[in-house]
Amino acid sequence: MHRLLSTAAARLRPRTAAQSVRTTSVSGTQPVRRDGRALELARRQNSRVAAEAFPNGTGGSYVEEMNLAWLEEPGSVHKSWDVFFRNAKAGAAPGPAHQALSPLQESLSGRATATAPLSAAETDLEKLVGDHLAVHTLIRAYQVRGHHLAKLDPLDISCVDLDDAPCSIGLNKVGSYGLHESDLDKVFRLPKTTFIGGSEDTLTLREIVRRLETAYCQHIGVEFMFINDVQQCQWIRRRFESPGILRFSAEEKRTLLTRTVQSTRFEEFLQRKWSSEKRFGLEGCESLIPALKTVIDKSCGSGVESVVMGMPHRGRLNVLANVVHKELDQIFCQFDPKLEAADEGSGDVKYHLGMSHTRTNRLSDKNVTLSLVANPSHLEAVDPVVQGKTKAEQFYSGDSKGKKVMSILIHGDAAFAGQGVVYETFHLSDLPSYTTHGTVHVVVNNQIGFTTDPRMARSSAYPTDVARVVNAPIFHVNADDCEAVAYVCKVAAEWRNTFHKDVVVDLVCYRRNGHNEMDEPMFTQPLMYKRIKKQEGVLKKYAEKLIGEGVVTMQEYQEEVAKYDKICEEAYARSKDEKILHIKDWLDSPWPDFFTADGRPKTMSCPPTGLSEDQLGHIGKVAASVPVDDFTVHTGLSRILKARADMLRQRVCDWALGEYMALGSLLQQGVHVRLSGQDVERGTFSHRHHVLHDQNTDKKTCIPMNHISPDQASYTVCNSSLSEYGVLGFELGFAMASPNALVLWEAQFGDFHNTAQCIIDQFISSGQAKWFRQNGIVLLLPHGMEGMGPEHSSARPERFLQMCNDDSDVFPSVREDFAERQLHHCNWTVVNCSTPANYFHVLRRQMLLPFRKPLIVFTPKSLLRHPEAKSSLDLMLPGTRFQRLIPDEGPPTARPADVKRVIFCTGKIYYDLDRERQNRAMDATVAVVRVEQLSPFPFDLAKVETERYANADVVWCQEEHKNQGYYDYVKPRLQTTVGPARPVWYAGRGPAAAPATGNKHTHLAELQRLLNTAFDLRAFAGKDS
Ligand SMILES: Cc1ncc(C[n+]2csc(CCOP(=O)(O)OP(=O)(O)O)c2C)c(N)n1
Ligand SMILES: [Mg+2]
Repeated sequence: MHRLLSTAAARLRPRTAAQSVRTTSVSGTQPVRRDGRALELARRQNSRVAAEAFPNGTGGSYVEEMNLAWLEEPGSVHKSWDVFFRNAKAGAAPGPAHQALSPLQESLSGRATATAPLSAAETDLEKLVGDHLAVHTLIRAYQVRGHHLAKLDPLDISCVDLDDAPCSIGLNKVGSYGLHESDLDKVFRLPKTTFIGGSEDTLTLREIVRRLETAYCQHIGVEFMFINDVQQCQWIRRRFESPGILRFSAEEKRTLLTRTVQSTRFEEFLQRKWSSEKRFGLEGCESLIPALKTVIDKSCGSGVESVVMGMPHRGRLNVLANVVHKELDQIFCQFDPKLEAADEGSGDVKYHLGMSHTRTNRLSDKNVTLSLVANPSHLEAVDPVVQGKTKAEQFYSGDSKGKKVMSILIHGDAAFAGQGVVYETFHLSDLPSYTTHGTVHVVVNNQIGFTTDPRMARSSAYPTDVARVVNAPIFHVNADDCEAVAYVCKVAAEWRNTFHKDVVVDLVCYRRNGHNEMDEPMFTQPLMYKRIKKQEGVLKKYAEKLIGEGVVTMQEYQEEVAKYDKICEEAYARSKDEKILHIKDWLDSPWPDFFTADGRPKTMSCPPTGLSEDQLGHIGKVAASVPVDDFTVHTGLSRILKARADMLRQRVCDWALGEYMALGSLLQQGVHVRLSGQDVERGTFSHRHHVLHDQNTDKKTCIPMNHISPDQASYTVCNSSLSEYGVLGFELGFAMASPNALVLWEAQFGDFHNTAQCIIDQFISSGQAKWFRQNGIVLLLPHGMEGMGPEHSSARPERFLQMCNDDSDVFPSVREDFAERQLHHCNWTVVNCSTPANYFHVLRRQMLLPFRKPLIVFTPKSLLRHPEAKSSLDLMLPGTRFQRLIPDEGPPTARPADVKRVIFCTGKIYYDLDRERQNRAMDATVAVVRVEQLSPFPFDLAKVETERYANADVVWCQEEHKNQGYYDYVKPRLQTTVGPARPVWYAGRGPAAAPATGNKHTHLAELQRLLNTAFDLRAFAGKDS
């Protein structure tokens, strides 16, 4: 044993540099006796220790040897090691395990008693161990905190608020680790957790510090030591610590220079031509363009064929021009105020538009499609949309590992730290049905958000700290160092394409102008901007460097600049010939073949949505079965499946079965269906059960919907994270990628959709008008006043209806294909179906229409099990279709002239009205008409009903409060339908601040009151409507 220890001691004893030169090859490779079995045992016994940071950071091999010795003979190692290993074996984490011995313990330990003083050799050994531990701790300190000292800020005014984190690294700080200046020239063996040695495994302390400073404290600051995976940490250490990593070939340097020329001169050109136009220029972060191009080049080299990007305003035009390669004249004509818009829709400002372009990547010589997703001003809202689109592209191209399609997200520093959707999006990054297998995030960290300093904008040191939650490495880099930027971008792309996990590049830069080109930044950041005024541009600095190195001549550089300027001038001249602006030239997701060449629907009619009895029966059978062998379902579920089979025998279906038949039949027709949202697999109300769980085997599941027919499209049903903003954005992006998929997002209760309001307002309701791209996403929003309190009652129909663009005051001209034309002109469809059959039809219609519009469905809760709310299969057979309005089919139709009141309503209240009418025996005097499609409003059908009951009062009845629900939307449209002479009355709850009472008794009393009004034929006598 002592032989083993002394071998270790010999290997670790500090030598002078001279000795080192003489003996490196011998002592550096001296074999240490390793008993494989004992080592394995030690590893197993101390597996926690082996995986923990303390030994990793302090010389794993040395610790192993100590451990071996200790296992053989605990008394053979120093007491401090004895304590450490005993603590570790007892389960302590390395920190606590490594207790310093108190002088008292020391004196009590066997080897330090007065009767047995330490020998000189033992003291030597102790110092030796201590010094190595100190060096290893120092190395680890650089790895953990080197970025604190890195020179990240081009302005040198300190970008990071690290006041709370004093940093003891640097040559003059070795004392903090118990080392002395005299140790600086001693040679130390390097632990396996560093690569600073390159091919050497020993270095002097001075050289160790120098190399660590080079790796961690120059223009790159690497934050990665929080990553749990040791291999990943090693991967990063190798890439940043290995000597000479920042060497670039002359060719690479010239490419970098060219890209910096393009980036810089583009902004300068815009500034010259349109000095008073807002463009949110990139000045101060010109290296964003070479950065993105490096990520794309490197990724294409690894097999990526499509890159989906999302970014805010800053530098967007530059990215469009120089990364996505949008024709420059198309960009320039966006600045011309005289050009008229050619397409339908209101359009958007130039720095929000999207674009998709396929080109040959110069490095890989393969085609790559680059798309920049259109986005609203709402910062970061596009993040989940980009991820959803990326996921869809991966799905359609069978790219299950993300090797062909990837996403890049660009962020501003203030928005990245401030917007919660960033966090929500990060949390989708590793979920099976939402992962895009790694995103490269690039932060344009100009150290300001509009007029606000980072000190006031976030509580974390860096704007990127949010990425730590998913163990994403963060590469901070001084954006004025082109080569450092290119290097971290290369590593970021390599990381993404190796581990398929997120990674962040933090471009620490500055903003040369105000927030936009019109703003005066000196009002609020005078000192920063005095400094910025003195700051030389990155292009000039890099050109001078390369000229100094002899990589380019001054003349070559000037020619490069002149060449790009000429390209801009020529494009500018061409842009003057443009007479008209086409938004459709700015599509981020082209849908080839879905429309005619000029972007119109190929037809204006919709095929019938009914199905044959056989088809309904077959899908129903699947819905009622467990289509795999050897699978045990819960007995309660067996009952549900049996009930489905019973319904089929009776030729009826409930809500869940109607949904099954709609989705199943679309799958049979080759339409991919994706249903996502919180707990959608079972269904919040335990009615759906699209995923069956074996009761005996963990994770054994079955999705019967994928067993309908062998050539069907695949069905994805996925419980999402507890997010609305992030997940709805994701599904919207998924739906954007292709018109041939039915993408449904279900809110747990409709009430919760408002945390995703930005996606609804900025994308779903207005997306087509702004960016031309249609979208067929379906929102399922459980809604209904059922005494469940203010937050489980209302999906806020009033808000969706308020955003509908059909004109309340104009009765439309009704001609052929009216229903489809009306749908085509609207911004979205809003329905509240009262029967499973109608729900079935509206879902099928959504995919059979020759165009795509978002569909908002207020879905029921109690109706899911209501005995009356079942549909006969007859209503789903060929020839049947979605009923926009369901007329009263009972006694009123026989003698319409006798009808005193026609009540228009929607959704669940129909069943309350029907019951009340029966109770009051008013079947012949009151007609109840259901408006199933609220928007676009079925003017034509409503007119038929109001004319049929010409002697009746026209009443709108709803269970929601008067200032909520449908009333404000429906009333003017009904009024337009009946004309000014005939009043439209209201029966419903009064106005209220909260959507529903929390008191069950009050709820029922309110319901009865509104029913009383609805059936009191004198209720409106003598009143003004
Ligand atoms: C959600 C949202 N809130 C507020 C704004 C208004 N706004 C526009 S730019 C900006 C500052 C953004 O700062 P940063 O993210 O650092 O980007 P930078 O402009 O510095 O590139 C703000 C607050 C917005 N566009 N979106
Ligand atoms: Mg900023």
